[in-house]
Amino acid sequence: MKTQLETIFSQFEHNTSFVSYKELASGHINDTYLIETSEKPYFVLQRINHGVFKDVPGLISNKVQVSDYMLEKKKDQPNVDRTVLRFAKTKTGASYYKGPQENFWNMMYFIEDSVTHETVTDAEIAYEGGKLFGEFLTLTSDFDASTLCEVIPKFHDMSFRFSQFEDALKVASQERLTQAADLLEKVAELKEEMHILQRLKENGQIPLRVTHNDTKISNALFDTNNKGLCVIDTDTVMPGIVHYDFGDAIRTICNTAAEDEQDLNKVSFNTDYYKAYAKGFLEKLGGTLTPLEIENLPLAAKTMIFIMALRFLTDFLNGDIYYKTNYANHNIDRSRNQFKLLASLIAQETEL
Ligand code: GN1
Ligand code: MG
Repeated sequence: MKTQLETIFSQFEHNTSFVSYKELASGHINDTYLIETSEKPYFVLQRINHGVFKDVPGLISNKVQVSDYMLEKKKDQPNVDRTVLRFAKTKTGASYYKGPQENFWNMMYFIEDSVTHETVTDAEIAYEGGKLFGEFLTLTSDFDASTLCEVIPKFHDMSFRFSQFEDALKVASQERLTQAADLLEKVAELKEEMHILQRLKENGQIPLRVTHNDTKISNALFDTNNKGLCVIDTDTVMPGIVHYDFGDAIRTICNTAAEDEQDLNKVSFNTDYYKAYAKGFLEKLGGTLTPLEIENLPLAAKTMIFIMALRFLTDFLNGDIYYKTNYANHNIDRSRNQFKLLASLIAQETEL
């Protein structure tokens, strides 16, 4: 791996040399490496999964455009290099390098002295996360979305996710269907309600805007004092509704355990973190949201937890072909975890 990464690193423009690498393994789709160099800055080199993302040049163009747009808006602020992702160019001036086996690589400047959280243990972090993702949406609110490609069409479209689920039911082994029987019942129970946001979007009652679409809390960098620093992993930036970003962040911030924790006694929904996140988010964005958008934020939390539960379950039924897994039941464990989180939310729904 070292020589391969070294060769790819040498395709990009930089004034330093490769010393060593570390895999950053928290994502479920791409392969990501920290490149340690003889002279700083360090870099983050990433192979984009072209099985999942059908138009990788389009994806890279999206994220570079959005970063450039935010850099321009924040150019007079101190620290701008630490608060917006910056992409390196190849020696031929491109934003990605296409290596052997159709592999696409892109590279970012590493942001020093930053931390990420897989789970949140403090309302202050939830609040900071809310401000950070809220600010991201404010900065991109006047970006011309027609220049963005839809990296994964219908990414958060509930009907599309249901049709994938129904296809998976047809090909699943009897063993996996039996294992998942209790979850299949839960899917059926929630089906109606889980389409409400989509209908509001389709009727034009909720406006489209540029959204991040993968706002799990591990996609937020914090400084060493846990102040929000920078939104990362902008692979799925494309038009969406505010509820996608609010709900997916809540899904991970309010879970008292990691999304794949197997001990479900540890999984519950923390309403204090919900309130702290919503406060930060609305401080940055509140003035621009319609009453209908605000009214539906609690439903966004439910819907995004559900859609992830459904997608993990679908991948389990398909025999684990989409998400990276570390062991045989990883996907169904993730799905059970999300259903437990959803049940805990529902039990406290009036609090939200
Ligand atoms: C995937 O690879 P990663 O961690 O950035 C997935 C998200 C899910 C997430 C669940 C392109 O994101 O939609 O919310 O796993 N990304 C894609 O942890 O499917
Ligand atoms: Mg992602």
